[in-house]
Amino acid sequence: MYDTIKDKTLPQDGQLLLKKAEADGVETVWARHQAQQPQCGYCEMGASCRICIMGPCRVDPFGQGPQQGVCGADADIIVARNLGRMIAAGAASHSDHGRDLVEVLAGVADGTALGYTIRDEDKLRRLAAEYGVAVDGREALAIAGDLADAMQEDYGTRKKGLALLARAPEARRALWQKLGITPRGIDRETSEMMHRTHMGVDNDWQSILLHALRNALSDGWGGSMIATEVSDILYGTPTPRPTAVNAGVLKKDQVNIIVHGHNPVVSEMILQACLSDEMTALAQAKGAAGINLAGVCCTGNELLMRHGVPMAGNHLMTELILSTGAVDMMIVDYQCIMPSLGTVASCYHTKMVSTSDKARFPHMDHHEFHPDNAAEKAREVVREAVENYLRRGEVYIPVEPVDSLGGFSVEAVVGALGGTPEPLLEAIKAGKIRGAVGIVGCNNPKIKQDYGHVTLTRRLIENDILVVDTGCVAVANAKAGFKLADAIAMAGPGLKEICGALGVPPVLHFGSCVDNVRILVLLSALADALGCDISDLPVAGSAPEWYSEKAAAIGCYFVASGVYTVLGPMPPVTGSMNIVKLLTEGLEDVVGATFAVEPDPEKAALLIRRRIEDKRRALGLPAASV
Ligand code: SF4
Ligand code: MSK
Repeated sequence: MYDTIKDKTLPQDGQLLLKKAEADGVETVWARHQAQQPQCGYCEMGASCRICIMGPCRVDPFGQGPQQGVCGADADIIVARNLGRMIAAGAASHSDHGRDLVEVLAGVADGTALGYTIRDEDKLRRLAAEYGVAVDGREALAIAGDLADAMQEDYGTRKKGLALLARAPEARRALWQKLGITPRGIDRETSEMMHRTHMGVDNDWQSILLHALRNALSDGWGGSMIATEVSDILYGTPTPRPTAVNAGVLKKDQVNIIVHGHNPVVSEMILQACLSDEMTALAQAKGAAGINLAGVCCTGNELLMRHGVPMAGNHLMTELILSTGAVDMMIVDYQCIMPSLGTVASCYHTKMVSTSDKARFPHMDHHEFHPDNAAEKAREVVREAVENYLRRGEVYIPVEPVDSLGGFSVEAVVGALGGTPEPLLEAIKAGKIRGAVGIVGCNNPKIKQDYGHVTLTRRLIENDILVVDTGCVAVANAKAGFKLADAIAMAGPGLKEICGALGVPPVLHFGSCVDNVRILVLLSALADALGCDISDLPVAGSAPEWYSEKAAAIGCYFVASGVYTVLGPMPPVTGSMNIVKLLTEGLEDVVGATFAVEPDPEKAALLIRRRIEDKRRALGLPAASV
């Protein structure tokens, strides 16, 4: 499977630190992936079922074994149920993250979320108006309380549709209504998916999959959108700011603290504690030059977007970064945190701290953060990190950091364009920019780390396609230098001209995984300005190295919103050719977009370029043959 380290990871820091970790006897994700070979073929095809205990069952798509589970479910039903549950888990994860933020907003309003505040009052007022909350002549805290209540209703109360669906183009909303997939409540759609996929409920695979689209939409236009918007209200709407990326952001002479996970509720407080005079003085008293806070995964992206906090790496760097021996503490919240991390850390001096009541891990100390104690808890754990600096042994930081630029919210992009999306549209119409692509998602040891992201991005920008990225892709692309001022040289002539005029790189860091909704908002603005639906735009999405259930939900809400989406790894659906055909062909007639699966990023780039040129042609814009 892997012959050399270069088969496992592309970036230089990944290769050097993996070599170090292996020399130190650390078992990594790649070793465990190797040990799992061969992985279960039935599960890979989605053709196994353990929904009830008459099973577990499996069906054989090649006709050699049983064609039905004990209950009589065939391959179509089993694959659809499995996929539906995968999307439900992803939607639940993002949306529960959003709920935690709404609770902080409510706590700010009633004075119990000590240390948190409203940083973007304009956005608070705009959002409140979208929710029908009175804003005129009212204090921010009163509005915040009512907005938090209204958002809670989007989660659970019986409604016809979620409030933020109004942001989607009218044609798209009408289509969802016609298909019966308008999401009514965030928790409701997830709960209904679990119900439908219980034994003996929904046994029409198409009906299950239609509900899967509704469930995914409840994430994209509901839970994730709330997460992003409330984060902006509480911590500030991102604006472009310089930062740095890779393992080289760790500092030999400073206390290094890494935050890992997704929700900024904890990491924002850790940042405040790290910046305090009290903690800096304490670090200096212990012989360190200061405290260096850096991130991995999406909680890192959240801090990078709003404060320029550097990023030490993405998903597959989370074990490797510990092997530097330079991390005095890693503080985790939830999602994408490998349960192995505590064991890896025990090979070094690193202290591991978990913070969420819903996410505990082996070999980690648990310091539970809540909105009313977060400021105090943050000081407590940062103090421990500083104390731990004294236990540090030999340190190996083998690379220099790469400079980068982050912080492109929709507001920042429109601001850079002079307050209207019109210049971007004009550039697209003129063909200087052929189209735009959102590249999102994770790393997966089935694909050489970052190879899919970086290769696809390079091919798109050199063909005049603007790239926006989020999550782990955003880190890979920053490490590859795509967000430096001179990255413009890597772009095709038209994109080079536009980016040069605007002073932005050809790849824009749009944030964390929940921030994929910023892409939906931007696409809606472009569609509205052109008077068309999202599915008419020369745009696409891609997740070249995805692994998580959340990414499955994101892919589904992209497609259900009209965005053609190319996946790298194959989802577990090949047990049913009916479902493969629906996802890759049939959905075009249903929602105006499909999935494609192409693990080779060179070929994926061609698929995307063809799609963009087809869409240009259909809009009557100059198109090229690819
Ligand atoms: Fe088997 Fe049906 Fe139970 Fe699934 S739900 S485990 S296919 S009996
Ligand atoms: S962190 S969901 S590995 S992008 Fe959002 Fe990265 Fe994927 Fe987690």
